[in-house]
Amino acid sequence: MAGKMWAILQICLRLAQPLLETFITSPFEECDMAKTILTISSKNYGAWSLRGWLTARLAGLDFVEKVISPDDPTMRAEMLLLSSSMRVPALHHDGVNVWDTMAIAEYLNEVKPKAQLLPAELKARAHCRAICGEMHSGFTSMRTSLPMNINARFPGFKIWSRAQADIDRVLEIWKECLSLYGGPFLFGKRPGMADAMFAPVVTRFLTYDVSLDRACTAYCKCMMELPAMKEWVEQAKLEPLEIDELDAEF
Ligand SMILES: N[C@@H](CCC(=O)N[C@@H](CS)C(=O)NCC(=O)O)C(=O)O
Repeated sequence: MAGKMWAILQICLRLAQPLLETFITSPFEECDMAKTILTISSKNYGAWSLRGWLTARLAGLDFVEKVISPDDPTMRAEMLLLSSSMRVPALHHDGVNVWDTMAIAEYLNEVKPKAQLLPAELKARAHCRAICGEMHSGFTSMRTSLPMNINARFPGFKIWSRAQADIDRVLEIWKECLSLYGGPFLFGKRPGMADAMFAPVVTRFLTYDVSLDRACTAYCKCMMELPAMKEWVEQAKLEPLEIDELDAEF
């Protein structure tokens, strides 16, 4: 009798499965085609997340953010659905999945051309792509020895010579842009892709008390006053201090 009941129950469950799946969804299955979702990690430590998030904000994208811990094993399988690299940021928009900060920024530039994430003029646009590429693929010493940590302050922080060389190159890039395009942002009056790429460097310079000249101080101030940056910083402050030590950008 019990065996029969069990068989009936199993058949009922199998028949009801499609219906149950409609209601019982994992957080990532909520990403239906219509919703725009940006998956990010920590707001205090997630430098790549900040770049992707700020670019999406500057593009005027209407999105829901999903904050995950990439180290959580239960999240990793789900992450694969959105980002083949298993890394964040990852954007789900209009049925398209795109990951990697640069790819997201280029995608947003295509779908939101009015936001002018890249400069209108060809030469300036090439310059913008060059410095974004330099940020995306380089500055390893600065990124590893001065990891983003928005909530921390290290007055008089001792900077290693290789990290200082990276910092000097960043400052050279900024000064050239500010003088060529007139500021207050890297490519002129409005913030764009390059500013988003360098945003975690701005917060690092504050965290690690990096000395800057007037032009770069003014640029950092301008960046930190962007409403989107203020919002990110406020949310970073609400995060629990879970990670004592970081030796790599994540
Ligand atoms: N080049 C990638 C880097 C992304 C990246 O390293 N993301 C970190 C978090 S901010 C990550 O997902 N780490 C998790 C892991 O490597 O498993 C990009 O531009 O988006």
